[in-house]
Amino acid sequence: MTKKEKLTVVLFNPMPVKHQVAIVNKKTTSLQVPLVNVPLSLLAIARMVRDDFDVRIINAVVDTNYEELILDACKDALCFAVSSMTCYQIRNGMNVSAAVKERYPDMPVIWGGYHPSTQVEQTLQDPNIDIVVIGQGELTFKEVVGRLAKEQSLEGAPGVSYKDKYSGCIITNLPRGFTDLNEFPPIPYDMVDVEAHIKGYKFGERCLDYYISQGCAAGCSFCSEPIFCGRKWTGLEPETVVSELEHLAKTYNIDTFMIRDSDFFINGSKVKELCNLLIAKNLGIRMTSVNGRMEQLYRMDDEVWALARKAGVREVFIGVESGYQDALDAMNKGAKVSQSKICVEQCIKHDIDARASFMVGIPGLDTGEEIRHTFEAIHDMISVYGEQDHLEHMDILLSFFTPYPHTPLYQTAVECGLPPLETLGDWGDFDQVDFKAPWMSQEYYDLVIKFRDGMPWNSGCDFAQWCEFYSGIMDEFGRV
Ligand code: B12
Ligand code: SF4
Repeated sequence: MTKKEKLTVVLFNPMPVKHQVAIVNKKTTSLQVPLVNVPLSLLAIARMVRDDFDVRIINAVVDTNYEELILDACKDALCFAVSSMTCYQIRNGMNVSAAVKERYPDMPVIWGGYHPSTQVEQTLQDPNIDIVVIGQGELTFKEVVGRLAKEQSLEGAPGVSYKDKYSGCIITNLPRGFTDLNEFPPIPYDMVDVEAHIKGYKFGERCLDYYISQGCAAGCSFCSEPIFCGRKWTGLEPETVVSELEHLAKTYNIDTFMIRDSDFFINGSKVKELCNLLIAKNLGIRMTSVNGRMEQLYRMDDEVWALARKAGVREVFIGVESGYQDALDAMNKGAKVSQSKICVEQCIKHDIDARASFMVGIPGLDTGEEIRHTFEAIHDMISVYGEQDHLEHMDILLSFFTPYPHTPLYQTAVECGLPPLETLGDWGDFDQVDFKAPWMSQEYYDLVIKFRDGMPWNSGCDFAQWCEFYSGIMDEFGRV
């Protein structure tokens, strides 16, 4: 069949935030959070249907006239599909789905990704959404699109929830488990304008998003991942990763890969195998933002750290989360506050930069104690680097606890005064950026923002200035 004869499938990645704000790391000049990201979610499902359908991918982050492009692409299309996390993507996706339905009332609208997967019924209660693909999307999406093309019902298709055409009732089929990533074709980067998605980041000018695994074995009680993946994990074989990285590096002249896994270091022997293969290949590439759980990195052998560095790992992303043990316990982190010190020592020893995330505002705790301990932990970490004049080798993302659907801490948050979020629109309009919980006083909230703005990579200050600032803010904290 020629491209023209194929039915069209339109895929959309909405805007994650309402207004893009570029926050520059003043110690390294790269962005704290890159604004442009490869729509890996859409590419992952597109690879399963590209042979049989004419797939159009529209990414709101790079296609500024996305609504016009979508309405145009949807003319005579088989279906319109949206990916969404729990953030502004919901509102943006809802608005565009409504516009599509208005113009093409019979067009099936499919949603997938973390939000719809963890909040299925509410998503389908939206009048403009017909089908939700729950969890890993590859096989389910292929089946849904195949059935739509043959005008077959979705009855019994695993991993699908849908509105019955006649009764309007929501029908949820049995779940579909995680399939081994090695069974899928490679991520088809050629389906997007790769050049538009390459970014500068810390160690290189040409950084591209890539992922090696899907899922996470941990069960943190604030996070959507355990609900999404059921604590399952699947990863590509090391040989596959090396050949894909080589291909991407050569084809697109990539010097750095931003690794988008949730649980990269889960399997020590696979990590070693991958590192040894990368070292043997000597591709000259770097890997950044490599996600490591604190309790894993704390236990990781020196040998693996050294191999990782030699293989090109230049930065690890550590979910330290808190300096307050009660908070780590409430988060079900399975980690100890003291472990972060060892992780940092290992990073320094092996010349791997540390990017640590912290959050405050966990419901049901003494918020003052939580903030104080967390400020102290952050100061300790800054001091280790500051005393060696190495502030550019670390950074910290400090955020506020944000509730996610069906997580245990969402329930605690509601018990602590969070008004329940009862519709898809409620989640779409809920401000995820710097969420101010009802149990967090305005004074504490303002102080956290001030502390964050004063951190060296946000303010540009040197270590001596930081120490002075820190002492002042702790005095202020004592007066609240
Ligand atoms: C890259 C990334 C981003 C990028 C943007 C990605 C994008 N889509 O544009 C950026 C940096 C902008 C981002 C932002 C945020 N992110 Co983010 N992000 C990720 C990360 C690291 C990788 C996502 C990815 O590409 N994975 C690879 C693809 C292949 O997997 P996938 O997205 O799950 O897609 C599969 C399925 O979900 C499904 N699927 C997905 N979409 C669709 C669509 C259809 C139609 C179908 C059928 C199937 C389907 O099929 C795919 C293949 O199996 C994940 C963690 C992770 N490892 O996944 C977190 C993650 C998705 N982010 C998360 C969060 C919370 C956020 C923020 C909301 C955090 C915040 N409060 O600031 C922000 C958004 C607001 C903001 N401040 O920007 C959470 C999601 C939780 C949730 N309930 O939504 C995750 C899981 C991290 C975590 N463990 O907490 N993020
Ligand atoms: S380790 Fe990270 S991805 Fe895994 S459950 Fe905890 S916060 Fe989520």
